[in-house]
This record gives sequence, C-alpha cells and structure tokens, in this order.
Amino acid sequence: MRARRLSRRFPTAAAAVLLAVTGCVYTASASPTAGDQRPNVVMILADDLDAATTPVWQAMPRTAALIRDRGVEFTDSFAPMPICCAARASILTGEYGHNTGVLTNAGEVGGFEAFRAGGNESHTIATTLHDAGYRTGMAGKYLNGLEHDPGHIPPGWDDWNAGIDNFLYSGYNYTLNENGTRVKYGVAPADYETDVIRAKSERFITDAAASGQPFFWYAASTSPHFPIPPAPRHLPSTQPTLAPRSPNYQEPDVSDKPSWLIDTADARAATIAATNDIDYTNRLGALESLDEMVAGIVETLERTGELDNTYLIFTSDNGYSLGAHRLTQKMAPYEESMRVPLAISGPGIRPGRSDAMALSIDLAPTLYDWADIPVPDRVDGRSLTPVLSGDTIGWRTDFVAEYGGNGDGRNGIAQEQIPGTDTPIIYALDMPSWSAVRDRRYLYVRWYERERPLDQREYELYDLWADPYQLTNLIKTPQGRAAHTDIVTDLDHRLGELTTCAGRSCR
Ligand SMILES: [Ca+2]
Ligand SMILES: [Ca+2]
Repeated sequence: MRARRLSRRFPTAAAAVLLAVTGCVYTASASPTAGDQRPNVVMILADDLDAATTPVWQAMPRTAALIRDRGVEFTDSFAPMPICCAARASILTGEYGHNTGVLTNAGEVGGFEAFRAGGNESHTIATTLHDAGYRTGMAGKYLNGLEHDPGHIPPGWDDWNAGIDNFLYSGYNYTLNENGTRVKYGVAPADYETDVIRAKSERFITDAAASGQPFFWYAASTSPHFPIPPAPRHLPSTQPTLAPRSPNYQEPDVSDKPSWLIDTADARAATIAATNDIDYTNRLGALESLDEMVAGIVETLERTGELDNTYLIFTSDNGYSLGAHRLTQKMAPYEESMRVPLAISGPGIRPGRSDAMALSIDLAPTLYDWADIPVPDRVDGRSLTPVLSGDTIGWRTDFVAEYGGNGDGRNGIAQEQIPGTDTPIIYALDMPSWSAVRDRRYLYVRWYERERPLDQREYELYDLWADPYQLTNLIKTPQGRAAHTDIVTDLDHRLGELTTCAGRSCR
C-alpha cells in the first residue's frame, strides 16, 4: 500500500522499482477480508468552532496532544461554504457549494432536501468507502433539514446514529435514528449529546477493530454550537469569560461594509453586547467534553491496537464570529467565519505545521487517497496527502467561497429563530448571498448574488497583508475603486472562473 501511495506521487521509474521490490499493490475490493491492511479513518467534526478568535488548542489540550502534536496542524484551513449544511455537504462530497447545490441551511439552495434532490447521496465519503470495503459509521449531526425525513438513512452507512430533531443543539431531549430505531434521550447527565456520541464512537471502533475490516467513523457532535451547554460535570469549572476583543470586535466604523451590514449594525451590536460573552463561556465549557471525547476515541484505538493504522482528523464545519464586524454566528466571507481548525495525524505523518491552504472539500479526496481509491473526476478538492508529507509544490493559492443567503428577497435583514430553543426567543440576523475569492493576499467579495441583478451588486476588497482584521474595504469609494482597478479586474476574472469550476478545473 505504501508503494501504491508513493507511485501516485512519483509516477516514475522509482515507483516501479519500489513496486517490484515490495510486490505490494493493493487492489480495492468490495469483499473485505481479514487481511485487509488499509488504514482506518476517524473524522471528528466540531460545530461552529472558529480558528480565528477562539484559542482552540488551549481549550482542547487533549486534542492538541493526541492529534495536533502527533500530526500536522493546518494554520490556513478554510470552510469555503461557511454555514453548517453547506459545509457538511462539501465535506461529504469534496465539492464546492455551486456543485452540490447546497449553499445554505434551507430553501431552494439549502438543507438536506437540496442535498438529496441534487443526487449527492450517491457519491459521498460513505458510499465511496463502503463500496471499497470499508465499514462506515456516524453519530450526531448529518445535515440540517434531516428532521423533515427522520426515517431516512442515506446509502453507504453501516452504522447510522443521526440526530433527527433540533433538540440536538440543546444537548438533551433529542432523538437519534439508530439504524432505523428512534431512540429518545432525556435530560439526565448520561444523555448529554457529546458523551452519547463518544460512547457510540468507542463501541463502533471496538466492534470494527474486532472484525478486521478497515473502518471509517464520523463523530459529529453539535458542540460548541449555540446553545449546547457544558456537560454537567464541567458546569462548576465553567467560569464567566469575556470573548477575546479582537481589533475588529464591534467594528466601530462599518461605513465601508456592504449596505445590509450598515443598515443592521446597531441591532447587531446590541445582540452581541447581550449574548456574546455568555455564548463564549458556554462554548469553552462545551469544548471540554468534546476534548474528552477525542481522548476516549484515541484511547479506544490504542486499546484495540488500531491507533498506528488509523488517520485522525479533527476539524469544524465552519468558523464563528464572536463579535467581529458586529457579527454573531457564521455565514460571512470574513476570516472568523471561514477559518477552521484542522489537525491530521496517522500512519507516516510526521509532526509539523503547514500553512498550505486546506479546504473542507479536500477531506473527501484525502480519505480516498488513504484508502487507495482513485479520486473521482467530479471531486473539486485535492488530496492533502502530498502536503501531509511536506510537498506543497503546485499547491493552490486561492479558492472560491460561497453563501446562498435566505434567498427570499428580504435583502438580508431577515430574522430567524435559532433552532433548538423555545425560551427565551433569541434571534440571529441573516445576511444576503455572496461569492468571494480568497487568495494569499486579498479577499474579494461580491454581495447580493441571488437577490440583485449584476449591475446592482456590492463589492469588498481587503488587503490581508496590510489589514488582517478586514477593517477597511478598499473599494467602497470611487477613489478606492479607481486606485485598485487592476487587482479588481484580475480577482473578478478569477471569481468568474471559480464560481463555475467543476472537478479538475477547481483544483
Ligand atoms: Ca456549523
Ligand atoms: Ca471599517
């Protein structure tokens, strides 16, 4: 298998010699055998855990020690579709939102139903690995909107434990579809969501290890997504903590921002003042059980003798704004929404850090590479395996990011109730749709993609070298636009290319 992986990277005489010497070429098979030595994969997905403001590794010291320090930490990892459902759709398929058709959580370009209607369920990481002989399983959050068809079990999953109502976000009182049986959890400490997912993770790994079949496990707690509280055992130690006051916290001058943000800035600032620090405190507390879950998973892999043959991924579906630019939640093209933690450890990976641009669409092809499955043409992402071994030659230097907005003509100032809560009623402010291109130096955003004709869009340009906190949109004024004509022309052209890319043309 090692030889095969090398051969993909060095399709030369050297690989042929290696193959001749080892005689080891793995052929993917739909009928697993006890001698199947392909590596296992465990992917642990946090929900709304940003990498820009929250000190993730300090908050999760076990995860830092057990995955990050044993593997590669990606310091420039991004969620190009920075909202739960769109992000998860891209993780499951390795495709950008314009190709999955899922650009937000609900509506015609969002949610589980858009994902299924677009035919995506026939080619996910689950179907691909399952068809290649892997035992596959998941527990936790699948895609927003699954509650509309709670009995549905997507193809490819051997062990299915998905939340089928929005109580999952509260950590209690939720129902899981456990392989066709609806199991309601209550409000006892033992019902706490992250702990239940931990137990299911440990059971799956134990059973799969005993079977000798290579496995893929997807642990998807909603922690630290609002409003999940800390586990009961962590409540006493969860002390009120102020969210970090980054230079863009409650950005005083938003006159450079698009009109929807200017129009709602006061209401947004008031919301942040009322909720942000409480939210941050809860998030830190909730991360403790997530950190313990990671430790439990690694211990189980060690106990079953599988750790040395298992790749571990820790990341988040999207980032989160803790008051940056007067924004809560995610969905924005700014750093807080798009930057996610990513650490990967496993066989052959030497500890280190990488500033290569890693995207959530890269996870699926990386898994396929590990499992010796050819990456399908339709996949937009790139396998991270060269980067994981230190080879970044020819790696991407830009990507497209996309958000579908609420899409109902409300011009981005609509309010929605946060799922999983009844009292108090807390509202989150949505925003219009956008497309953006992000390269090493610039962020270029086109707003109102679905709400307005092209000649009425609004634009932003940030020079991240000079303005890492995105405080000054360089093209808000006519003078600014005149001074940046060339770079805008280039970035606008690139945006046009990437918003219509597919498969190889995205890579
Ligand atoms: Ca999320
Ligand atoms: Ca500003």
